[in-house]
Amino acid sequence: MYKKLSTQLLGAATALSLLCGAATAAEWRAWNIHNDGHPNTGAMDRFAELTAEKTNGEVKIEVFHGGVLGTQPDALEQVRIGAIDVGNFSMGPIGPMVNEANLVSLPFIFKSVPHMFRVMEGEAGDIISKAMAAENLLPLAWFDAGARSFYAQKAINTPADVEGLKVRVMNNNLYTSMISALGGNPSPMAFSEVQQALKTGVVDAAENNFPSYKSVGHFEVTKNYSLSEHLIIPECICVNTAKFEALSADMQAAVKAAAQEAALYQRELWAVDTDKARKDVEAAGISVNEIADKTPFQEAMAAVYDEYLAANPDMKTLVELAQSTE
Ligand code: BDP
Repeated sequence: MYKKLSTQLLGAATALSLLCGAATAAEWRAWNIHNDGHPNTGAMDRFAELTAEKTNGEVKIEVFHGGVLGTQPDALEQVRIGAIDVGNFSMGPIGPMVNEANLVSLPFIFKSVPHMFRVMEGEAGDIISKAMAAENLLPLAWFDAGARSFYAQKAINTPADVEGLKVRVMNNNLYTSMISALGGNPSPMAFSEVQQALKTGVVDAAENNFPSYKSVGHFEVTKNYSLSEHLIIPECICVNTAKFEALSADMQAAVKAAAQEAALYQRELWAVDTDKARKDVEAAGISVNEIADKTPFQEAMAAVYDEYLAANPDMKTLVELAQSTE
C-alpha cells in the first residue's frame, strides 16, 4: 500500500515537474577572481540571477568569488576540462591557450574601449570566438576592463623610467616581451600575490586598471599611477563548450541572453566604478600621472609585434582586421 502510494506520488511529482518545466538541466559552478565591490562581482551575480530567471530555474549557477576556485590560468584549464563550468576571465591569460585571443594582448592594438568593442563585435571577434570555442572556452559575452597602466613608487613618463624595474605581468609571453622591450624585467605572477610582492620589493611595478588597482589594495603599496594605457584587454563570460552545447536550443538561447544582459550591466557598473576608483585612490594620496606623449611607448613596444608576427604569421590577418576597423 505504502509502496503503491509513494509510486503514485512520485509519478505525480514527475508529471508536475515536466508540466512546469522545473527539472534542473544543469548546475554550474562559476569562477570569479574579484571580491565584493568590484563591478565584475556584481555582474556575475546578475548573470546567475538572470540565468535562473530566463531558464525557469533549469540552469542554476553558483558563483565563487575572490578566486577561491584557483588562480586564473588554473581556472581556465578547469573550465576547459569541465571541472569548473563557467567564469569571468580576462582574455590576457587565454592567449597562451588560444593564439587568436592574443590579438587583444598586443600593446596599443585598440585605439579606445569603444574601438575594442567594435573589433570584438565584428569579424575579428567572430574569428576569436570560434577559435576559443574549439578550445572548450566559448565566450558568451564581453566585459569592459578599461585600460591597463603602470604603477610604481616613482612616476613613469617614458620607457626609460621602466628600465631596470621588476614589473609584474599576467601569464602571457606577450607581456614578458612587452616589458623586456622597455628594458624592464618581467615577472609573471598570480593576481593574488601582487600586493605582497609590491610591498616587499619582490617587484617594483605592476600594471592594471583603476578598479583592480583599488580593490586588491595595490594602491596601498605604490605611490604613482601613470596613465600609459598600453593594453585594453576585454574580458569574457566563458563557458565550457561541451556543457553549453549539452543544453537544449532554448536553454542555450536563454543562457546567452542572460550573459549578454549581464555584460551590459557590467559595462554600466564599470563606467561608474572606474571613475570612483580613480577618485578614491587619489583621495588616498596616489598621484595619477598623465603621460603627455605615449609615442615612445608605442615605438618601443612595436618590437613585440615584430617578434610575435614573425613567429605567428597567421595572426597578420587578425591584426590587420583590428587595425582597419574604424
Ligand atoms: C584584472 C582582471 C583579472 C586579472 C587581473 C590580473 O580583471 O582577470 O586576473 O587583472 O592582473 O584587471 O591578474
